[in-house]
Amino acid sequence: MQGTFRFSFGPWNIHEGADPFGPEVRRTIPFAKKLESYKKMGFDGIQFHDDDAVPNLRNLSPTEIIREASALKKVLDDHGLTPEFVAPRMWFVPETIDGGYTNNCEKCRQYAIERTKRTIDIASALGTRNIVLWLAREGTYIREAKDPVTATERIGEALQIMLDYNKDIRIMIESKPNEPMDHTYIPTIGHAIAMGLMTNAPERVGCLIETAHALLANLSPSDEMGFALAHKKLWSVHLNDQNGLKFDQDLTFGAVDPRRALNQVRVLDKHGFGNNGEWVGLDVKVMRTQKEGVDLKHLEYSRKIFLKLLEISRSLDDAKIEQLTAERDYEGLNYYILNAMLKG
Ligand code: XLS
Ligand code: MG
Repeated sequence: MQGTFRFSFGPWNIHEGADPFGPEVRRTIPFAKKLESYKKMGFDGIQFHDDDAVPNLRNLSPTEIIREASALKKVLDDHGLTPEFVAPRMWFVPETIDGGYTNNCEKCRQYAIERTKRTIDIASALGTRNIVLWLAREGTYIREAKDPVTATERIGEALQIMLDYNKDIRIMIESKPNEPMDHTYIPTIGHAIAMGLMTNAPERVGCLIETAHALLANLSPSDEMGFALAHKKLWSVHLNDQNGLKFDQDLTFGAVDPRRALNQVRVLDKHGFGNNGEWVGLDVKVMRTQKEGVDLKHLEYSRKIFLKLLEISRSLDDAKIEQLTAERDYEGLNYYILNAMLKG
């Protein structure tokens, strides 16, 4: 059953190019200007961190936060943009230096819970029930600093508090094995799906798969997607690419391995991804070398590459694939796919 594909990205994908080794190389594009670029490039959905939606949330009351988010909702409506999810940015502030939900300091854990409740309030005001949890600092630099059983239980308890706080939301855990931590708890999709079993509402706990995060775990992104689809838990994706086991590169989709990208497109399409409203999300960074004026191309090209690969996938002769598979002529199958791609 073919998929239905709508595209989204977060405003952090349009950025000034600073990296750990050098400053910004491009001027900041104001949020209002970023919003104007979405539809022009074929994107109908927008992703948020909580402080993308309400920048000064730290200094606002819960009521003021909801008011600001409600005002943003009107702006999104004017641009014809649908909010896909809201994610708590649980890695920037002093309270989360040692993590959020697994922090060794109880006050900091409470901060993480309260901040997540505000994220949920923002999501409700924007009109999305999707909460993404990238558990950035839920880990430890030395194993003795946190007990892995306690840490896992604390994440489970945090999920339960979220699900109790708002009966409508659903949580999409975005697993990642490392960075900024050298080992992060809940490193793969299997771990993410299992976390739902620690709550009394596992039907409201699913996952978001990022290509690069699967690759950093040395796993096949399309197989991770297949696993989550089989469990009916793949509720979003962050497509990008990654050139080996190193820092998270968030490269343009297909930039390193177009065959691997084809496999992701194919598994999504063959299993009807998007038919229940799921979005094809991107999480891509533009190269620091891009000059102003060509610093949105990574988004435009990632979407175009997805659509080109979708065309190739749908042009493949399934009967031929079945025949080569039945004959166990996998070299023939390999050549057939590669030839279709090289012609593509
Ligand atoms: C970072 C994550 C982040 C989340 C959103 O590696 O991919 O971008 O997707 O907070
Ligand atoms: Mg991501």
